[in-house]
Amino acid sequence: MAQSPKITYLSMQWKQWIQENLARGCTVDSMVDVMAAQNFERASANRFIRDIAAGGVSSLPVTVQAAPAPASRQGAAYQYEKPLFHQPGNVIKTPDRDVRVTFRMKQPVVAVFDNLLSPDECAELIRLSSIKLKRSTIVDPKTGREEVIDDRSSFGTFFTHDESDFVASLERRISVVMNQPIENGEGLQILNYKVGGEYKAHFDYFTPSDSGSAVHLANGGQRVSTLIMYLNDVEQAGETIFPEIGLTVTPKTGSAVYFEYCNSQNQLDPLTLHGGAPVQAGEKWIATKWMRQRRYGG
Ligand code: PD2
Ligand code: ZN
Repeated sequence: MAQSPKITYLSMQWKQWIQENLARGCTVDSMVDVMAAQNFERASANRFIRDIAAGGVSSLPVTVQAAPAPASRQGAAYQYEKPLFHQPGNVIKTPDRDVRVTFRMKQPVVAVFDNLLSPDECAELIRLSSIKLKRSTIVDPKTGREEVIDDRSSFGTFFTHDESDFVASLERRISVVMNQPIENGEGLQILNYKVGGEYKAHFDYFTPSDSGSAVHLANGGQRVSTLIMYLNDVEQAGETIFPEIGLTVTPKTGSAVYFEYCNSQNQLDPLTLHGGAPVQAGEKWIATKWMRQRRYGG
């Protein structure tokens, strides 16, 4: 298989990861190892880390120790409060469907749901999206602009809340499951990955120290939670992976994975690092809902 190109771009999530690990006293070498394993060119990774260490976090120790703490574990500072998703029991009753809870975890807050969407609803979302797919983007941490990058090799589109009665009914259901008002949600995003398509490990929240985040935080505040809904059974791979906690969620038509990462003090949970593994056979369709702290208007 052709090797994917080395990463030369520092996403906001990686910038935050570097800052957090510098703050924990991790060595540059241990961090370069982790970044190289995630397809960074070693020299670039080294330079990114040293630049960040010399800049915003210059007062923090950058030590070269014999036995560094593993750079992959962070999270000590995040305070777990009462989760946004705290509905008890095995079933969540929504206005039009009973959604089953098949997995729950407290730190980080993660849940997996079954029967969230019917097979017909999944097929309809795929049909409606197919005609308007565009190459997916990420938010450039410096400019705040949407940019196409290799880390996110999928195609996507959005639906507004009230685009149709069909979408509006899904919005009501999702709002009950996520326990947040519809108006706090960004438009439903549909993504399609072909063979080899992936979404490298990232955080869904905006890193406040990134200059490009301000424009996004001004509209609705921080993202607080994510619901990734699987619209098809992927033939091979394409799982959603949480590398910090060793969790792998396999796509299954109508099921979903939920996680939350922003508490009332605006702290952000780094254990929610997650990515979409490359699809090895078939294709993968998902719908993602991101909730904000307040009403989101655009
Ligand atoms: O496709 C996925 O599994 C995936 C992985 C990570 C989707 C997202 N993040 C996302 O939409 O934020
Ligand atoms: Zn994500």
